[in-house]
This record gives sequence, structure tokens and C-alpha cells, in this order.
Amino acid sequence: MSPFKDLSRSQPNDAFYDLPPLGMDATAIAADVRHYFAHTMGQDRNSRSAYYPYEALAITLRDRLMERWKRTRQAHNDADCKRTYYLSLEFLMGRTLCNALLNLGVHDAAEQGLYDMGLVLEELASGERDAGLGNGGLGRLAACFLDSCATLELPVKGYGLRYEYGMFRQLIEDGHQLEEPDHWMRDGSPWELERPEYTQRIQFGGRTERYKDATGRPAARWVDTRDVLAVPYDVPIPGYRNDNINTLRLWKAAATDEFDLGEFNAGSYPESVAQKNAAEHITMVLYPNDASESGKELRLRQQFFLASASIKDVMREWVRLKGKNFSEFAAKNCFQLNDTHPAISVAELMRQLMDEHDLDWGPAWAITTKTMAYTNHTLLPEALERWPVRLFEQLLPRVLEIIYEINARFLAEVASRWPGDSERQRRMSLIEEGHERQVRMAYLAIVGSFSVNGVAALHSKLLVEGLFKDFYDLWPHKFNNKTNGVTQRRWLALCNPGLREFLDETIGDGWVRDLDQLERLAPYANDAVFRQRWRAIKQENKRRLAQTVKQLVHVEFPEEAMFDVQVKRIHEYKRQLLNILHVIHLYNRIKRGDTRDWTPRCVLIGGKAAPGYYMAKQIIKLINNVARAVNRDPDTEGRLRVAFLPDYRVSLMEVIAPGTDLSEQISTAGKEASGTGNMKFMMNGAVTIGTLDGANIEIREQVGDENFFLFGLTAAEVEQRRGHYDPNAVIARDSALQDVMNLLESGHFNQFEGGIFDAIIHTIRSPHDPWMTAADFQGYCEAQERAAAAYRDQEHWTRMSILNTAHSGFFSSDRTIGEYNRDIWHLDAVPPVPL
Ligand code: 26Q
Repeated sequence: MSPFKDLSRSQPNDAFYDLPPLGMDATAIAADVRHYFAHTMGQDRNSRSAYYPYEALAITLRDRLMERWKRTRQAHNDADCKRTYYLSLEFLMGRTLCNALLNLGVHDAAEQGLYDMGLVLEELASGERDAGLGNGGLGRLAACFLDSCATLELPVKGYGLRYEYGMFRQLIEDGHQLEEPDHWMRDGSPWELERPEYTQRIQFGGRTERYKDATGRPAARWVDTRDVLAVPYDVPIPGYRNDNINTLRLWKAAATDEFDLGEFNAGSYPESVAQKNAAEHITMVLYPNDASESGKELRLRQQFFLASASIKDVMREWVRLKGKNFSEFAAKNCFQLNDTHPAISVAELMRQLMDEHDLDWGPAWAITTKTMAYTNHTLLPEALERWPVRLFEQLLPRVLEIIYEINARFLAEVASRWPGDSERQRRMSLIEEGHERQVRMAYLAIVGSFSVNGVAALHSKLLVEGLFKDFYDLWPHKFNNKTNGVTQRRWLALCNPGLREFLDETIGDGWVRDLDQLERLAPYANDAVFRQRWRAIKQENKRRLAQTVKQLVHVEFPEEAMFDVQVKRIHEYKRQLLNILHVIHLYNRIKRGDTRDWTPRCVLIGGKAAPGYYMAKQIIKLINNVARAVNRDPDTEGRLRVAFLPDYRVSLMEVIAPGTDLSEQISTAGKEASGTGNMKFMMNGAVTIGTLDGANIEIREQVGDENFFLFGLTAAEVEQRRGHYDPNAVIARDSALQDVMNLLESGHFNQFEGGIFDAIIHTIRSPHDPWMTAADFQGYCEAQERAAAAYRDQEHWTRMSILNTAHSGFFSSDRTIGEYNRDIWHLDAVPPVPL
């Protein structure tokens, strides 16, 4: 505890609190940068590292965020408004500096101010480490949503974990993925503000005790627990040029003092202090799996830690303002659960309402089921989270009792709706029976929520027809779709300054807040002068991307070639394998001399494999081996280049998306919930080659079939084929695929590494291959041929490119958040108190 007491003799007055607003011009910014560099960082002309001027600029901006942040908070408090809390184990924020410059509207001022002192903004900005507190799509979606909420002035607060180590850094050695820990906080972060005064105490372990409260009501309490402190760190989330700053609150685990010195110090002092570690491990590292990792105790601890701390934080504020009156709680609060990862919040909110705030089951359940809303992000049944009951018994015994009670009451409802249908009760139970009993977290989330949504139209439809059909039959009104989106601030304005300026000049800058305005570009697709400028901007972005590729992997990408890109987590369902089979096919054509009307192509693939995912790692190795063989062969010169880009992350995508011609979205239909990279590419004028999966379907609807390269089985066809899929017959009928398989099976790409691709070959030929790679090969090659032909007609291609950007308005996360608010949250926008 702090030795400082509350002020009593001191009576600070206006002279202490009232500050004039900070200057937003080049001179004021430069003056502060100079001040922090010299006086806060203690640097002088001997200082060499770009870190110090970066840090000085960051603090300069933080000051300007801070004065706005307080006013936003004040406006929310004054309005006594309804709020939403976005609960997520992941927030993949990437870099902060340029986003703050853009949203505060001081990019040019800062650039000029630095320039006047001989500093290059770009050089400082490029040293910032990514905040990689997420795996991929789901984590980046949370970050885009926060940007949109702040821009739309919605009172939404993010709650997450402050991992000491974010997503691992990926190294490629001899074609294999190696993982290196990402200690991104090494030098501290200027973008967070520790708030020790809002520390919460989180319980684990122990047991339940029953007692009668003061009024004689039977009650329960959770006792003999081993507690861990949750210390909040607040990150400012600036809206776009509206002086509104929302908050992302990240919890760090810390040991309690008793934990150090209480029951543990019987033995020895150093050992008991060392015990601090155990508690602090909870927020040490992000789990690097983008599909669920079953049964790890530490992961369950993380989930409960986030849920409990965040709900306690909301409760403390509620009780401070309204005391023990919870009658309006549901009208004023909403929790949006980002997948099932924080789904334990359903039971934890019940526990806090009953055990800590003395509500009865009925009112507590009414509140819970009016405040919780759940977003699902997966269609893969194996990725649905389940936790062994045994783990719950040890770690969260009181929470498990509540889950049992929720289940008992729920199954009674099922029984009264479908009397005698015990099979249905078994199917729908929150507890899966078996040799090890498990809690089904998705079912807990559905039962405890008033809204359940998927993240693209097809995904939401397949959920209610498949995984969640029983629940849809019971509660059709709960189910809805919210097609994902991405923020055009980062994914167009920030990452593509060349195109931003051209758009501003052509249609004004209204699109930055209202992406539908891009529609006004469409007529310019027929303007030859416009097309020429469009092409020049794309060429410049391709040069920038080619430079990055060259720097990182020493492969030359000639800028006149078509840049064909697939970047995303490596997963079998995403079918990077199909992509590389096509590359082998192109290589084979070159070797055969079948190169009439050839379109030069540079294939770029990037993404991380979960460290324990064997097949994904094999696919990375295959891509690297094929790349080596192709790039080395003189026959491919000017025709084909292949590169695997290591350590794919947010800041790399900011270079990749603007420089891409062809966007690869080739998952097995019915498996990709939405995809969001597809939207970033489209906004930046790439044309998609893709299956009828996830948001691809809506992309194609928006842009028109003639501006999209479609191929592959539909989701329904994939399911029809299951059970009588015969890939060997498919291969036998397709000579191109036969040739590809021959090259693979002859060991052409693994000359001194005998047998290493056997597992991959086996899955392609297996009738049980769930991803049906062989089935889509021919269609894929034909679509690639259509894309190549289209690219040869540069005027035609440019028209398609322009129309992709022009019709990408629907995929703004502003539209998505507008729908969440209209259908689920019902928040009023609250402008900040003016400066
Ligand atoms: C679960 C349990 C234990 C450890 C890890 C996990 C875990 C972590 C991350 C499970 C899943 C994830 C991430 C999933 C994800 O990113 N899904 C993607 O979400 C995007 C946003 O909605 C969609 O666009 C993608 O289609 C979907 O794959």
C-alpha cells in the first residue's frame, strides 16, 4: 500500500487544476519534444538511438490525449449513460504513434516540427514495436472495433489482459518456423497509464461456505481462497478528430502481500517472496493458438481473471453511484463477449450479484441475461471451448456450483418445451458427459446471453442450421448476424498515404468517417487519366512492398509482375497448401515450356503456425522449399517469384495490403467464419480470388461477380461430398494435378530431406481430408488463369481495382459497430466536454 494519505490540509484550487489547452501546431509540438528529450529522457547531442526522440514525441502526444481523455470520462459520467464493455482475451493493437497522429489530426504538424529540428518522423515511427496482444482476426477485430466506437462517440470500454509477452516472434531457419518470445514491454510503454487505485482482488481455489445472512436468507460465500491482485493499466483510444478518447483497460496480475508473507512465510522469506511469481504468471503470456487449446489450467485462470476483475470494476463504479440498487443495472450496462474466451463472465456476474451484492437467483439471472451478449467466431466444432469439470472444482468451486444451477434450471426449461426428449437434453446440457465431464462454454454463453451473433452472413446462417440448431429452435430471437468490418483509418488513411491523398483530392475527405462515400469513385473507373494515376499509386506501393520483401528474405519482386498475396494464420482450413500447389503447377508449366501469354507473378505468403500444430508447420516448410527451388531456377526469371515473409503482424500488413494486386481468400467453403484481411485488401484496391466462404460472399455481392475471381465447392457441396470424397480419382482425372503430385512425391522439393512431406501428401490423397484440397484444385487453377489474363489487360485490371475500393464501404467497422449498437447495445452517442 502507498505511504501517501489522502490530501487533508492541502486544498488545491483552480490555479492547480485549470490548464490551458496544449498547442497542436508544429512549433508547440517541437518545443515539447525538445523538452522531453532533454529534461525527461536526459539526452543530448551524443544521443544516437531513434528510441529517445520517438519516446519524446510519444509523451508529447500522450499529453494531448490526456487532456481530452479526462473530458470524455467527465462527459460519460455527467450523462449517466448506458455503457458497453467489450470483454476480450485479445486486443491486437499494433503500433500506436501514427494512429494517434492521424486521429488527433497532428500528423503534418508533427512531421514539420520534427523536420525543422532535423528529424524524420518516418524513422522514429518505424522503430515502434507492435503491441501484439492477439493471435489474428479476433484480436485485430477488437482493436478495429475500439477505433470505431471512439470515432462514433459511443461509451464503450475495452477490457483485456496486459500480457508481458505478446504473440511470439516467428523466425524462419532452414525453412522451419522457430518461435522467439516477444517481450514487447522491455522498454516500457508510453501508451499506458497505471491505475493502482482501481486494483481488484481476484479469488481462486478454496471452497464454498453456506450461512444465513442478517435477514435470515440462506447465502453462500467463497472462502479459503488464494487471491491474486488485478492492477489496471489504461490505454487511450482516440476517435478520429473528435476530441473523444475512450479507454482500453488491461489487467496485470500481481501478488497480494499475504501471498508473500502470510501463510507462506513459515518456511523462509526468500522462498515466499519468490511465490509472487506464481500469481504474476497469470498475465505473463498470450496463448498462441488461434483455435482452442484444450484444458490448460493457466488459460482458465486467465479467463476467470479477466472476467472477475472487469465485472468487479463495473460493480464498484455502480455501487459508488447507485449503492445497492440494481434495478437499473441491465438498462445501463452491456457486456459483449468476444467468443467464449470470457464466457465464464455469465457465471461470475451471477456470483457477484448474489454472493457480494445479496441478490436472489431470480433478479440476478434476469440482470445477467439482459446484459450479456455473445459473439461467435468459429464454425469448427473442434474449436468450441470445453473445460474439464475437475479443473473447475479445483480452481473455481463456487463458480462451478452456479454453472450447475444454471444448467439444472435450463434443462428444466428444455424438458418443459420438449417433454420426454432426453436425447435433446443430453445434447443441450452445459455439461458434456463422458469419461471426463466437461463444461461447454459456448452453451453457457448462449444460455446466459440475450444476443448471439456470427460474424458474416453465411457464418450466422450455418451456426443456426448446425452447431447451435437446438438453441435456435428454443430461442430464435437471440440469434443475429453482424458482418465484420475493419477501420479505414488504419487500413486506408494511415497505411496508404498515396491513395488517401488521391481520394481526398477526388471525392473529398468525408470517406474517413463515412466509408460509403467511396461509392463516388465508381464513375472514375471509366476515366483513363484517373486510371493512370491509380496505377501509379499502386506501383509506388508495390515498390515499397518489394523493398520490404527484399530486405527481409532477399527475393527480388519485379514491380510489373502481379503481386499475389496470402497472409493470415497458417491453418489447414485456410488452405495455404492449395496456394502452394498452384505455385508448383506454374513452376511445372515453366519447366514444360508452356509459357505462352504468361503473366509474371510474385507469390507472397506469410503467417504464423501455432507452435504445437504439426501440419501447419509442415506447410510453412513446404512453402519455403518450393520458394527456394523456384527462385533458384534460371528458367523462372521474369516469370515467377515466391517468398514466405517471416513474422507476419499488423505493422507488416500496413505495407502488404497497399502493395497487393491479388488477394487470396481460398478457405474450404463453410470453414472461415468471416475473414477480415480480405476487407483490408479490397479497400486498398486488390482483386479477390476466393471461395464462397465467410465475408467473401458479401465482398462479391458488393463488388459484382465480374470483379471477383470465384472458384470452388460451396459449403453445401462440401458437406454433400463428405463420406464419398475420392481425391485419388480427382487426381487421376486432372493431369495438371497429377504432375504436381509427381513433383511432390518424387522428392523434388526435399532432395536431401527424404520423406519430410509425406504427411502433407497423405492428407491430399486421403478420402478423409476435411479440407478437400484436391477437389478445388482445378477450379482454383482456372480462376488463377482468369486473373492472370485480366492482369495482362492493365486498363481492365485497373478498372477492377478501382471498383473494389469504390464498393468496399460496407466493410468499415463503423458500419459493423453501428449495427451492434442499433440491434444489441442501444447506446446514445456522448460527445466529450469541449476543451
Ligand atoms: C482458445 C482457447 C485456448 C487458447 C486459445 C484459444 C483461442 C485463441 C484465439 C481460440 C481462437 C482464437 C482466435 C480465433 C480467431 O481469430 N477467429 C477469427 O475471427 C475473425 C474475426 O471474427 C474471423 O474473421 C475469422 O474468420 C476467424 O477465424
